[in-house]
Amino acid sequence: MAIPTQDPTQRTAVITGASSGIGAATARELARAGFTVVLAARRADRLEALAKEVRTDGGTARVHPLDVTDREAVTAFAEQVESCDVLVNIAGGAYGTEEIAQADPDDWRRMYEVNVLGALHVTQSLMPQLLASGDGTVVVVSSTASFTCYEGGGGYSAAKHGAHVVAQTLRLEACGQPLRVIEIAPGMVQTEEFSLNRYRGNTDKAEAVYAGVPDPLVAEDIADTVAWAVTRPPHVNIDLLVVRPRAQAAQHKVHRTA
Ligand code: 8X3
Repeated sequence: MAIPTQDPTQRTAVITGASSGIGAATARELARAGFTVVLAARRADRLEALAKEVRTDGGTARVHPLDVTDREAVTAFAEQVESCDVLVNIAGGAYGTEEIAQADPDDWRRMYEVNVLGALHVTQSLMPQLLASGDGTVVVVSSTASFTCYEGGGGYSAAKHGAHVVAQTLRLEACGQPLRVIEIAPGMVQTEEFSLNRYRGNTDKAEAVYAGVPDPLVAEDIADTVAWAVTRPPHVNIDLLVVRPRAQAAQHKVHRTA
């Protein structure tokens, strides 16, 4: 029996958080797979540079500067997106490493806003296009912090637990509709900004996270995983993938050579 597949060259993927790291890598990878990519993030200059790169490689990219925490802006954005077959919710981040006793509630609020409500706003707003696709796919890029807790990571872990709940609940609610819901949960990924944001711009502390770790994951590893998951035949839903570097057996179990 022939397995039905959708031709990526006629499909559109919206990627949030596309200005750097996993988002930018995923946009490149999906463009390479033939998707028209819609790049959404706050920093227009970075999106324009990425779109130019995609077009130079023969791909099709459109740029939409967007703050996913701004509901009105997301609604206006969705009105401009004619079709959406794949939505990849990547916009997110960690802010601060203070323990519960000292944590700033504003950091927690900000993390909840971008990691949870951001995904909610964009997913809700693009739902008509995703369902009209006949084979819509929502990807939530959560984290291994969605399933565990660690000292100083309370706010981030709480927010990523929330992102996990968005994905898992949506899959239940979408059952019977032409919509797949995929969660990708990365562990230690070395990107230009993730740790730097978490440590409020302190480069030494940000780099120390990866010190001596042989081959932490890079953004392209997660992009590759996303591209694989969304290009399975439409009847195959990859519910959840936890992706870590070999050197990280568990959140606290990290092999370091120095
Ligand atoms: C990032 C993974 O280990 O910093 O989402 O919580 S970790």
